[in-house]
Amino acid sequence: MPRDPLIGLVGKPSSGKSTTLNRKLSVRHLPFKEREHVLIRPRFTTIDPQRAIGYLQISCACARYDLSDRCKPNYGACVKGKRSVPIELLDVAGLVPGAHEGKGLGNKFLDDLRQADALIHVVDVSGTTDAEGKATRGYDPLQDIVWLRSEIVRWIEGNLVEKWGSIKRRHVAIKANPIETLQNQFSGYGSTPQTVARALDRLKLKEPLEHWSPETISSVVNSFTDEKFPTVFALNKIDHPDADKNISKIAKMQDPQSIVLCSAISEVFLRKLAKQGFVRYVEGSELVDTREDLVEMGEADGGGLKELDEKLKTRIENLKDMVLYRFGSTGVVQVLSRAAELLGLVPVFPVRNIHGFGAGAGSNAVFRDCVLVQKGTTVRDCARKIMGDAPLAYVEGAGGVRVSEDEVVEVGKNDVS
Ligand SMILES: Nc1nc2c(ncn2[C@@H]2O[C@H](COP(=O)(O)OP(=O)(O)OP(=O)(O)O)[C@@H](O)[C@H]2O)c(=O)[nH]1
Ligand SMILES: [Mg+2]
Repeated sequence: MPRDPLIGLVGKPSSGKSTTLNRKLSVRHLPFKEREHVLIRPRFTTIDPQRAIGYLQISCACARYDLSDRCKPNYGACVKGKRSVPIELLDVAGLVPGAHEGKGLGNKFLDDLRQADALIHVVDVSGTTDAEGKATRGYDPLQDIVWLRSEIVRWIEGNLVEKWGSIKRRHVAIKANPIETLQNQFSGYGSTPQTVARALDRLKLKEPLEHWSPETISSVVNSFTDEKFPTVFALNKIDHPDADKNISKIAKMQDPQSIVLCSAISEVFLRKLAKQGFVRYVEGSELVDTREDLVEMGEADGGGLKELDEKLKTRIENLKDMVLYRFGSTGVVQVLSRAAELLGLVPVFPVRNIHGFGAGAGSNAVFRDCVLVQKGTTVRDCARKIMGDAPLAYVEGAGGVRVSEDEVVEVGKNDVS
């Protein structure tokens, strides 16, 4: 049965992982209804303080059927067809250079890592913290991108090379294929035979495994790391004046698709102000309105917002200038969307009744549930995930058409059933 996707946040100390996660969203702080959602699933035997729920913004199926006013998600929210779907995040703390040799919380970090399907590397792009997270000025954050990746590669490569002699002998003796042999070694990192197959496909190796050189082994490990840990770089602290030059440097070295600029602290600040009734803020956007703004726009009561003092006013103005107007948003919502894109997550909408999309039992609400599955998941696997071991008679998609269980789910094709 497919597991729920899990995204790990990695990065050196003080890069802003916890701020990005907005720790207030950890299980302990969730409203009771949501807490239950997390806790009833059996693998949560204890509450893990490192786990948090993030909300992924997607286009909801309700928009396609013009049913937005009746869309009532059980979890998350849906505003005019824009839906926030809960997704699990893992705060992987304690990574420092040398972790693969057990420095810092090395082994603990690496153990956490295996559970993740994709990584968000939170980089302090202001250069005001060194490789260990201590305060400094002018540190080059490109170094963090390089060493963090190298820690992961060296950890996996070290474990493999140590046993290579006996791995090779067994491989030859039982006439195994390379996928089987490597999967045996990589299953501990949460790998599947498909992950290994994709990693090998990319390399198009000609020599049999028993003749691989150390360089070949190294490229296999690198390719495997790319497949197992697709990574988004969240270049954080863009509100800091030193960030600009570092951003351009990193942008030249990395695939632009893998980079998102963000200011986690600005997002936390805006959400707090919105909650306290000082501003109206649309998460993930550049739209922040104060009482004054709304009065100006013709809302006589200023949207019921509170008055701001001069200090808060100045802070909001600065934030708009330094972050929102320059970069279009705080970037935090986009970080998660990009990670979901990398993973190819497909939102699936299970409904009781395919003709009205309802939940059954006299309810008027539609599309109450939405689950995120990884690309390549079949209709059968989806059904198992949603219904457990309950016998499956058949699956119907939109329009009441029967859907083959072997079909792979895709957005807009068979994602409502
Ligand atoms: N200027 C600025 N500071 C930030 C931003 N995000 C986080 N910080 C600050 O950076 C410091 C570290 O942030 P944390 O979120 O605790 O960092 P962390 O990565 O969780 O650190 P560890 O838990 O030690 O690994 C705090 O003082 C934050 O206020 C940001 O976007 N801009
Ligand atoms: Mg932290």
